[in-house]
Amino acid sequence: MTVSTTDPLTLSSFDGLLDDEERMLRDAVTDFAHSELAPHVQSWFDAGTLPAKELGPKFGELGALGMHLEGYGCPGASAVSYGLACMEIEAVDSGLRSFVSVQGSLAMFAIHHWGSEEQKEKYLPGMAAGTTLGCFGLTEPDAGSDPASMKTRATREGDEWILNGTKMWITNSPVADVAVVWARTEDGYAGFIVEKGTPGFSAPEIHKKLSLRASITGEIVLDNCRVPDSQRLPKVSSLRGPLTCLNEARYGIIWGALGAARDCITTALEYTNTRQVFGKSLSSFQLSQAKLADMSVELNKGVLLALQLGRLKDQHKLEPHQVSVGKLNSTRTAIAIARECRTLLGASGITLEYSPLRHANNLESVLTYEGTAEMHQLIIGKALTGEEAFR
Ligand code: TGC
Ligand code: FAD
Repeated sequence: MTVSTTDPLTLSSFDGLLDDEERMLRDAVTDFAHSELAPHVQSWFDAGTLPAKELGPKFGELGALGMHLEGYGCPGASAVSYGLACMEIEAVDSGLRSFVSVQGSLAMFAIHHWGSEEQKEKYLPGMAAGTTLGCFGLTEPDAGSDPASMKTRATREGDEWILNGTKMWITNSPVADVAVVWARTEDGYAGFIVEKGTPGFSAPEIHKKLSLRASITGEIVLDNCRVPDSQRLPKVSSLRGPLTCLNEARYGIIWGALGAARDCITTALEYTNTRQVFGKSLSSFQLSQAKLADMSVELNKGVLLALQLGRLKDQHKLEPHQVSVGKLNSTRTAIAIARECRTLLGASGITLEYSPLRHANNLESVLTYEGTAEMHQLIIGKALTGEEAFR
């Protein structure tokens, strides 16, 4: 029997590994992505912007913000459900998954995990609803892969802290109502919730990006910015604070990047089925089929790994180095698939009309942020050998 499909995940009967609730939630996100995101993504990418303030409440209503967090207006979904949502959102565009990751896995998670009861009650319900936007400032112009070398300083003066420094490449900083900012202190590192409008805080936008164009990126400039001690996240005073948050966002990327890859393969299948070359369909040539088969095998392997990691996370057994295994695999696999799919589309593949090159360009950022591929190799290398090779 010959069966043709444009969903490469049927090769591993992936859907059969999910339960009814996971499938239902995934399908709701797919519907939302098709109706609210996909029709606009080309124009957002083309214009190099995103209507973040309008999208926030829509994502909030969907339950996508802080989806896997409990209480304070958060949906409390499973890690696998959250992963599936990331996959469907990033199948439209990595910039949109970034929006969800930064809000839920970074800014909200930081407050949820390391914040006081008062901070959680004050900020999380609005953030879950998407009416309060957050960002997460760790990276600096001279401290990306090595956040321990950050220069941003927090100096205590009575009941206040004075913040000085610059954060760079911060998703959503120009539109955020609250920024979770990490700084060095006399005793280690600390996280602060800084509200927009606080004197000494500004967040200029970074323009002319060639990647993640449907996402707003900026700096955070702290110039003698004073915040009360009640804005400090009280439960952590080491780099463990921000790095714990990164595990959450990296986990979402494991699934998300594969969503982008799946969309590329689907697009390539549809295109090669109809494109005629040398008198027959492009999909009928052995070289096309070899590419489509190899890419689909890699995608299925990646998704099965993502599911295993998700099941471990739901059992509270997922280790940070295992998150690195998934992040490294998904991002490398996805970018290779996106580039290969582009070749199958020929010249049409270089336009915005088709998704593979847009995804490939986005995946350059996804490969770099949340720990570069090299950082994840080093984290896995340390887990295997017991030897640290970062420095
Ligand atoms: P190291 O000495 O190993 O650790 C310092 C403290 O942190 C703890 N720790 C972790 N805790 C939880 N999860 C992890 N993954 C952790 N890794 C380390 C560690 O136990 C220790 O705790 P304590 O209490 O004893 O102090 O730190 P190191 O300076 O040697 O750095 C290790 C390294 C290189 C792996 C780390 O710095 C790293 O991961 N670098 C990459 C930086 C990065 O990923 N930045 C991402 C910025 S955010 C972003 O990109 C958002 S993109 C937007 C979007 O997602 O869409
Ligand atoms: P560098 O650390 O300078 O690395 C440059 C190269 O050197 C890389 O290939 C790296 O792998 C390699 N390298 C570094 N150290 C080693 C080593 N020890 N051994 C071998 N190779 C090494 N950050 C935030 O805090 N919040 C955000 O919201 C955020 N959003 C982002 C959005 C976008 C679109 C992008 C592109 C980035 C974002 N980032 C954000 C920043 C991101 O996390 C950093 O870019 C990333 O951590 C890498 O840091 P870097 O760019 O300074 O590169």
